[in-house]
Amino acid sequence: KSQKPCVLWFTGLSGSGKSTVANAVETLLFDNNNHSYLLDGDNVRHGLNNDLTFSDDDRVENIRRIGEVAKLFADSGLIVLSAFISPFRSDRQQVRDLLPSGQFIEVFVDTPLEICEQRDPKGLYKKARAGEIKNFTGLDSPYEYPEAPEIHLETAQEDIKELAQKVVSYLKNNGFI
Ligand code: GGZ
Repeated sequence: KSQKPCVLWFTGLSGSGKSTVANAVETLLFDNNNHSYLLDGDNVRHGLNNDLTFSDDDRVENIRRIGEVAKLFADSGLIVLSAFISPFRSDRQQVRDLLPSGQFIEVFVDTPLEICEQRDPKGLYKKARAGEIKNFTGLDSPYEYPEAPEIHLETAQEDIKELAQKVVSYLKNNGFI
């Protein structure tokens, strides 16, 4: 089945739903006979990047390496999904510039901090508020929201299935699948 490689770059706060939406998109792509690969905390932060912390410098390096890996996978013809906070605009721009023109698709998983904190699926916001985790994104570490993302998803407004469908529609409308 023919497809054009690209990198769906999900960005958003901890608990915003990046991984959940990315997983739902993967399922839809699989059902459509497309070949994709999902990079996320589970397979990158725990492996290739297990030497990195959450300091600003290490986040920059985290995203730089993930960008390089995404490029390799895209070179091999895959639709790559990447789900990291990637809080800095300049880092996301660097990945965009690394890839062939048009391949980088920024997907802003736009969930207000208050909602992420209410969801708190791993109890991390609670720990951060208690001072047990330092440099937590949205609290004492910055998140620079995308100013012109290719795809804007509001998880408080639509359910996961609709959001995933929106991403797949973008790929269809732009000739990637
Ligand atoms: C933000 C942190 C932190 C700090 C641990 N700040 O909700 P999660 O658990 O599963 O997603 C968060 C993940 C963020 O890793 P990324 O590689 O995506 O971050 S970045 O792109 O900024 O490098 C959270 C957990 O790791 N986590 N400490 N201080 N999130």
